[in-house]
Amino acid sequence: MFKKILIANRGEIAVRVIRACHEMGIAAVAVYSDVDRASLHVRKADEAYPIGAPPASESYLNIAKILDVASRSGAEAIHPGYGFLSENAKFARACADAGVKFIGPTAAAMDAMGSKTRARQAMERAGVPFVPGTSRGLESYEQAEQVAERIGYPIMLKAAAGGGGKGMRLVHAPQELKSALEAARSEAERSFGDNEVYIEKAIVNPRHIEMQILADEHGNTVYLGERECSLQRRHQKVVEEAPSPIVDPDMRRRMGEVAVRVARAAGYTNAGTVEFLVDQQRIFYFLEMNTRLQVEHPVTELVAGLDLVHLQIRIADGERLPFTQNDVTIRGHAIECRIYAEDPDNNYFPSPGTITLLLAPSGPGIRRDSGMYEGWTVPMDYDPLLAKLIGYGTDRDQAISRLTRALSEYFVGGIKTNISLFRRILRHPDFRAAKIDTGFLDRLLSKKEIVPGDSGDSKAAEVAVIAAGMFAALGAAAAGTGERAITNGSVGSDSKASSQWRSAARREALQ
Ligand code: MV4
Repeated sequence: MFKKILIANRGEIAVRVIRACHEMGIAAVAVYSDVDRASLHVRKADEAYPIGAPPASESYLNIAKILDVASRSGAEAIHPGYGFLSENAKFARACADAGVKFIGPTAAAMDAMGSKTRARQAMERAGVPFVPGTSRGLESYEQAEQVAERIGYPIMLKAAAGGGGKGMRLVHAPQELKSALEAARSEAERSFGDNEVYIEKAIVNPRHIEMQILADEHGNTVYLGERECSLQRRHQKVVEEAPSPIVDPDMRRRMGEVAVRVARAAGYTNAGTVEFLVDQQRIFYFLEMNTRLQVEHPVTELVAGLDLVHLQIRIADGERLPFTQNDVTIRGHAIECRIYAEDPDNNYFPSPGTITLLLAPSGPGIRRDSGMYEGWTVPMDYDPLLAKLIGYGTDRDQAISRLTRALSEYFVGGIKTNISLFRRILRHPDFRAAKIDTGFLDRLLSKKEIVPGDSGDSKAAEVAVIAAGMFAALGAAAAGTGERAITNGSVGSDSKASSQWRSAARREALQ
């Protein structure tokens, strides 16, 4: 087994991988940019090396610098986490050339999935159901017109090099096609340096469901069940759960077998995710394959009872999968909330700053994967994901009630977070009834929810003042100056301060 692994990432995922290393008796090497010197992953690693300026291109995306640290530290393998270099075939190839094991699929498997048209051709050959459309780039407007006419509107134009919604255009009618095609092409060129665009039939109000797979380097491939990821905003997932409330054992088996076929067709090894769109008749279509460990992997770990990072490392070390498909069982229900440093009052804009007080939940059925600590300053240079809070229970209702309880315990002071959004989602009748599709969040956020009786009534204000007192005492206790805070307490005596608390609490209640 490897003795030392370099983690080419930061934040909660770097911490997650470091933990797995330590559980396996492996030393963990961190890398950090100038703004991440005091980050949690640096503190938890056994060794840490600076790799440059904050812009990712000069640090976390810099292949030469990361390979240099691998060589200097004597790391035998690199775990890329998600984002950054995780799906970069050039990096996987550079690791192989440097004699360092890349913990993930081969560069060839990444290449096979990197172009969506190439992936569609491979899936066509493998007999995998995918969304009707073209498997090659469009050559002319006239061709686009004919294909769209044949498959029927609405259609979707997509960038072959795309992903995450970039270079994508929904077209409802023939008269919109020409300008949409031009827009999709120029966005694809700008974003990916590749203007190849193809057509898919548009699935209306789809669900986004993905299947986790694992493949060892000896030809064994298994599926570990699905994740429901339909709660998204601007192609950013917000809440994920496993299992999907609309997938029954028969559908899970059919989807899982297709996912395994996709992985085999790509010569895939290590952990991967096959994404599907599911229409209102519960027909599923292959969308794309993510060739990395995903942010939302913990929900699968909880319901499958497996540690995906341990398994990734063992597979990369050449071990065989220690179980077969028949051994995989899905038990219970898990839901994940992505906690971001975002301002709910400013359209969920990133909101970096210093964390002055942190009260973190735990307790039965709660898992928290976090990259923050009290006193840490969230830098503005990277994705503002702070932590993931995951609730687990015997069934969906128990997972929801545990998560709701944990969210009410969570307090992050000094910065804005999206925690209040999850309270709104989890109590929504449609979410409770599992009536979720990819439009749910936009519908929820387009209206300001009014909580009956809360607007300006004196009871809410009174509660806010009591809460203010508690926060003042807790903050002071954390700073070791409890007595001064109490005698100094502005509560009751300073009407301006209490009215600030009132309005803050009211704002929170209205979110
Ligand atoms: C689609 C679609 C409907 N029909 N493709 C968005 C991100 C990218 N990975 C694929 N996406 C979509 N592709 C066809 N043929 C609708 C979406 C889509 C979506 C998909 C999953 C989750 C949220 C979404 C939000 C808007 C659009």
